[in-house]
Amino acid sequence: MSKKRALITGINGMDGSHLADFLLARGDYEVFGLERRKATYYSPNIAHLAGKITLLKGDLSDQNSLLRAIKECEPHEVYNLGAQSFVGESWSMPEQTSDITGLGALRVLEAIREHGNKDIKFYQASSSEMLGKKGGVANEETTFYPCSPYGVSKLYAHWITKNYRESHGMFAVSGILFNHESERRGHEFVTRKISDGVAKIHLGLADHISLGNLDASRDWGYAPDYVEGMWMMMQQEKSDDYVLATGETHSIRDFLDNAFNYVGIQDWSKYIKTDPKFLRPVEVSYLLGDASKARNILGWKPKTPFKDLVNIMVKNDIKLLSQNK
Ligand code: NAP
Ligand code: F7E
Repeated sequence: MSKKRALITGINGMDGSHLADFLLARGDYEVFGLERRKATYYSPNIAHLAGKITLLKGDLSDQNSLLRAIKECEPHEVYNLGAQSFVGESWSMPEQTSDITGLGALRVLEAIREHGNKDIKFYQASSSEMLGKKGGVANEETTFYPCSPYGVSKLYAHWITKNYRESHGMFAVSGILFNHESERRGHEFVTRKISDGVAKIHLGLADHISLGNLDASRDWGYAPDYVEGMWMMMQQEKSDDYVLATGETHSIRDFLDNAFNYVGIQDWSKYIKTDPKFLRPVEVSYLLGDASKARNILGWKPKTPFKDLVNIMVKNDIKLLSQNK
């Protein structure tokens, strides 16, 4: 039987690499990844996939490069995971964030439409940051209130995805994913900053971690569980919107407790410095998701508890740093 072809934008990001692993492990997919040009050749998250996936050059700001990638790959499924995904940076680069994170989704949709194959399925990586200030438990029906240029850009991408579903009859899914992390997380995000910092303190390579607001709470899951949910959304008869979340929320302090406890430190206060440069102009203080729809329709549920997620990340950073020491 011939394999399905999946095209993933953001292949060398955290989710892109986990999704590629997941699809290849299934055995019935050929995986293509869209990668933009960069000065350094090495992409650590996909180094283990060399020879197993096909990389195509393209940029979410360049319409023709996306059309060429679609033509070359002739995909059955397109996962648009590429974005300027760091909320903090979106205030210093609001225009670039809107262009890549917002209009990038439109360009991928347009490339699919222009190519003319109506059977191509599209996944948009939407975000709980679209909910922003709402507070409380949120599901697919909750009113959006984004409060960063990133959140506003994601909301545009979410609505244009729904609009292409309704105006052009495209199979276009929007996965509203709450925070998910892994050992491949970028180092500027708070969870990786903490796991890396705790590993350094444990190995005697650092004496503190500088952070911003320790009181914010997030619904944190494990990225490999979430990429399975993305795939499940794409296997449905009809495209729709789905929330993926654990249904638990934890503060940055809880994350610190668990991470330091892993290396045997109970009182971590002397290792944390707060630095105003990590505070945001507007903070999303609390996020908690209700993934009942995904559980009931897709049969999806998260498999990795919060404590295991923290331990996986700290353990991995201790291993990485010990190798490089
Ligand atoms: P990530 O690790 O930051 O990956 C983002 C990817 O986008 C990278 O591969 C990056 O490539 C690529 N990219 C950036 N600008 C591009 C451009 N102009 N053209 C082509 N590719 C570009 O993000 P992630 O955590 O895996 O998240 C995946 C997606 O889900 C993102 O859209 C994110 O906004 C969204 N999301 C994430 C979460 C979460 O908690 N992780 C939750 C909800 C939604 P470079 O390596 O070249 O920069
Ligand atoms: O911040 C606080 C910060 O940058 C989490 C992205 O994947 O998830 C992610 O966005 C919280 C915030 O992730 C530091 O103020 C404190 O309250 O790890 P983060 P995020 O902003 O939640 C959503 C769902 C996405 O869609 C995004 O793409 O942690 N915080 N001190 C800090 N955050 C950072 N980065 N650095 C600090 O020093």
